Amino acid sequence: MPRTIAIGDVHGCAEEFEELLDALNILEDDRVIQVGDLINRGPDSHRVLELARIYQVEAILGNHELRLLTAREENRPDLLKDYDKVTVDQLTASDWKYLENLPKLIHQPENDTVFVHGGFIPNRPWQHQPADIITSIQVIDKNGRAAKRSDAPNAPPWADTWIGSPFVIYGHTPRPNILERPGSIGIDTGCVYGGHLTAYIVEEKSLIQVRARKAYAHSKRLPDPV
Ligand SMILES: [Mn+2]
Repeated sequence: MPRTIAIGDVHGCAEEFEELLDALNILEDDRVIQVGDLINRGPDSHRVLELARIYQVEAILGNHELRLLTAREENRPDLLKDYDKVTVDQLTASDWKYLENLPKLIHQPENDTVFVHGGFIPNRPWQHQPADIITSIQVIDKNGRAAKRSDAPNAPPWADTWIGSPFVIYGHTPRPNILERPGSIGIDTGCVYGGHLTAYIVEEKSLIQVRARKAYAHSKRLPDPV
């Protein structure tokens, strides 16, 4: 049976990405969906995009890709962070073309599943939530608004109050382990911070993980891995 394979945030970790793609033994009918943030922070964003093309990975828009694309389209270099500039210097015309074609989400009706980078505001229709929200939401603050975890450290993840359907597969919020809820699964296990790169096989509800070679960046929100 063909598989649907979701892959978490890669953030330029090309060696780990290639190891995971090899370990998956991808067959022609399999569908590989990366949940956004292929680029930035890690060592080789260009190689990651090249691997995505070689392995025919369908990716969706992450907040990092959205910022680079916005800065380019609106000619706003002031939007770029230092690590964005490192990435911009690496990107080829093919890389930009790949980024420009990323969808905001992927809906797979046959599995009643949606793939999105950050998540959704619960109790509202998911179909038309804006790109800047669905690529960046982490928690719901005390006023019921989408927020970053760093701005509302004690606020619950949006996934705690998302009951589905659809079932949502997302990345963006790095954690030492996946976060499973009845209506969702978060699969960003912080590879770039020295954690793991995670693949989730939808039909089997199984995981394949690759351990980071090292911590390429530091997170205040994650314990340093052993
Ligand atoms: Mn992100």
